[in-house]
Amino acid sequence: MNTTPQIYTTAFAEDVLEGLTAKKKHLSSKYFYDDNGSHIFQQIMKMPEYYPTNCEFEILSEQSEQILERLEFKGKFNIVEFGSGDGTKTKQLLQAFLNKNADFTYMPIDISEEAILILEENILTSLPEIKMQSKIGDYFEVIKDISKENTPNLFLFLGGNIGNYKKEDAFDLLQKFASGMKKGDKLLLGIDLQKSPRIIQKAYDDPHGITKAFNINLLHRINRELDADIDVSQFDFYCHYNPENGEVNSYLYSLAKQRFYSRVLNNSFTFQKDETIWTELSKKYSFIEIEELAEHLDFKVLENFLDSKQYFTDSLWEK
Ligand code: AVI
Repeated sequence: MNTTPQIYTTAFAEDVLEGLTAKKKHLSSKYFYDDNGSHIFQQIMKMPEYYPTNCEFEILSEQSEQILERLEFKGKFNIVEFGSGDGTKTKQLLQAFLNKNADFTYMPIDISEEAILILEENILTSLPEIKMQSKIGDYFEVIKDISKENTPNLFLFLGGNIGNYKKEDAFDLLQKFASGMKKGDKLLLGIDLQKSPRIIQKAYDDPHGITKAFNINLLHRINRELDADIDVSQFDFYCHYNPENGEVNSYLYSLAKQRFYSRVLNNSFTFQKDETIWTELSKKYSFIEIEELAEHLDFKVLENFLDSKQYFTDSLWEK
């Protein structure tokens, strides 16, 4: 028996080993977004069933002026964004703020230099007059620096990404954001709301199979990056919305009793027929839960900016 401790070089390798040897198997949805996964996510956002993107686009296209007024910033301020994606939605807000001659500097933060370069190209092509200071690095390191300045800040965390965090993780993440905020700073948080269970179920269990491909891509990623031999045709996708707690939980499950081997992990993994791998939480919030979360974090909810169907909110909080 080889007793030499294995040192896996990536967090992905470590997390896959931990997740697939756990009693209840799990993989984190944060690993969905390799190049292929990011491309599939773009397709998800274009599906008519996946309403959050259009709802938030509508809010930012139509209500950014009201958002600006509600900030009540006098003079210069910064707009600090976490996880901007390609900036399509944020551009609506930035454009409206520029139209109103607001004096701000846009500071998107991303760990990936490539993501920042794509974003800069996208933003600067449409809004050449914008003051933009991109920050490449860890969110919390960057926030620490920003919080040392006296300029007021509007933090953006859009897209409903908070829904992908478990309750305690969402709390921890927002607390870290809060630790970099001064009194009077604002946070605009995109949150998907509880609504008809059928509408939510269809957005995730889509008839085109795109969300299935998004999940199955995780198995392709394991094959590619961890030199594994998973027969991906022997897995299917299942998701379920529970209207009692607002949670969509997503799973891959094995269609047969099977085993695969990863050379990088030097490990075999066995699956019973119908055994599940939990892959994602997409939590939908009620207004009461939003109020409670803000209150626990010592924020005040200034206003919920809603789309016309009232499916999604960009919730404006003050520190
Ligand atoms: C990125 N995030 C907010 C998406 C969501 O709605 O939870 C990811 C997603 N998963 C399946 N469809 C979209």
